Amino acid sequence: MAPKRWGRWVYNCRIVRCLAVCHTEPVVRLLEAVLSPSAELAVLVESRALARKFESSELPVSVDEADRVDSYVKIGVHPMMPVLIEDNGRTGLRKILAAVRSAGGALIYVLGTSVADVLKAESLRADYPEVTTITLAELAGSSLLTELGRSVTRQRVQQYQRYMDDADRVLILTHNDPDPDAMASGLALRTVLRRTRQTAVIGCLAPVTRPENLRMVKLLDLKIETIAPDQLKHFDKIALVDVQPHYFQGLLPHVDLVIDHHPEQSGHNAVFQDIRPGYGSTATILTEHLRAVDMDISERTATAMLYAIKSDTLFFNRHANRADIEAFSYLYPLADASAIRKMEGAEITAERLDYLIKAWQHGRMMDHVFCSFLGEPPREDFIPYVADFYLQLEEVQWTVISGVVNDQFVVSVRNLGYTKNAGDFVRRWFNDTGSAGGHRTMAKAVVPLEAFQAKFGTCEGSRINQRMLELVLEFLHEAKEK
Ligand SMILES: [Mn+2]
Repeated sequence: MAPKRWGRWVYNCRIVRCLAVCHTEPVVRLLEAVLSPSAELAVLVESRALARKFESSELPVSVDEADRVDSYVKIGVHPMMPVLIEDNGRTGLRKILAAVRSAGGALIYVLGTSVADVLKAESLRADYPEVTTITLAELAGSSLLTELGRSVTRQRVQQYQRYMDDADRVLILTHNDPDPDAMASGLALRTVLRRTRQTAVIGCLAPVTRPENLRMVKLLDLKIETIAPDQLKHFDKIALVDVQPHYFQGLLPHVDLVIDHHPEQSGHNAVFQDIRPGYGSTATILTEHLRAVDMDISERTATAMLYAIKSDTLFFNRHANRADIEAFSYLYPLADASAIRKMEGAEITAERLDYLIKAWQHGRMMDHVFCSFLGEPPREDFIPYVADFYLQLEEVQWTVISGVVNDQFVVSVRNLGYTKNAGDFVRRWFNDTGSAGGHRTMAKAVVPLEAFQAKFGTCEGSRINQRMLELVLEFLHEAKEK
């Protein structure tokens, strides 16, 4: 199934002429369907009866002996013309190969239909090293699997579309301080549900604060409403994107749909869910949903989704899989690249530079771990920003950046991914006193300052940082001993 909008994205390839030597009708039909109109296909068959089947089509089918040089000379085979030979296991393949080669053919493909054919063709390699073998399974395999996967997704999506259809007002709820993935997934889900701003509100309990995310809101004219907990009951259906029910600690009256890529947390009773922890972004999952039900994606939504995949995977530097790359290449021609450039430019601000300098002046580096305490920054986002930044430094394999925001001790942890798990580190030390979680390469913990002091007996900045460094080194040392 070729998506219609790939038109803008088709490579400007030259039309090649190629020849197929075939023995059965389905193989001719398959090659015709696959190759035209990108390639100009001619077919050589040995049986008149087979040729007659194509009398009414425009496909040039000639009848001749496949093992004679003359047959190929007549057609004008030359070294740059691909020649595909169907191996039906009966006719003398070697003789055919020899004839094609003598006529000047050099780009020769043997198309096998069974495993036995492949083995035989492989054994030809000694005499015919220029021959490439392909099987029908290889030709059809990956697209067939993609198609099957898509129909499973289609079933799922159609089910939740029907379920959400009769609601007057839908809330698409994200985590606090929504990031690009949360907002883009909100837009995408609204498209899947065929709803507007009025009938599906994208909301959160605490609004966007990070400068680059605010810039995204402004550039794409997004409307993300801040919802008070007592408003939740006014929505007929609630869908969560990029977050799971446990995050809201019992605040939600009901959850109808969850779409997320974070590690699955059990113990909720959402009606529908699609949680895929292996995916780099929730926008990737929603790209598959949109494709499965063949929805048009507006430029604004595609731009938001593409930016979401880029930013959640740090442009494929972190936790990305094939599906993310596939979604990226699908969305790319639909999105506005210049808008994305503007959003990315918003990362560096003067106030962030202040905290980078502060982190460097007060930080400690030991055993490839950079550890710094930022004091009391005005917003939480300075902490992960500094953590991401210093991971770029040569020598640095882990960053552990902490600070105090609204009487909460907040720590962001990053690593390069090939040592121990960052999520395990924060859970190891902070699960008992606050919230702690994350992936292998990035994690976060938030602990009431009092609880932190009670547990670690310290409150002064340089002592806090010293303590954090001890905790991470102890953790990494444990890992080595195992
Ligand atoms: Mn995400």
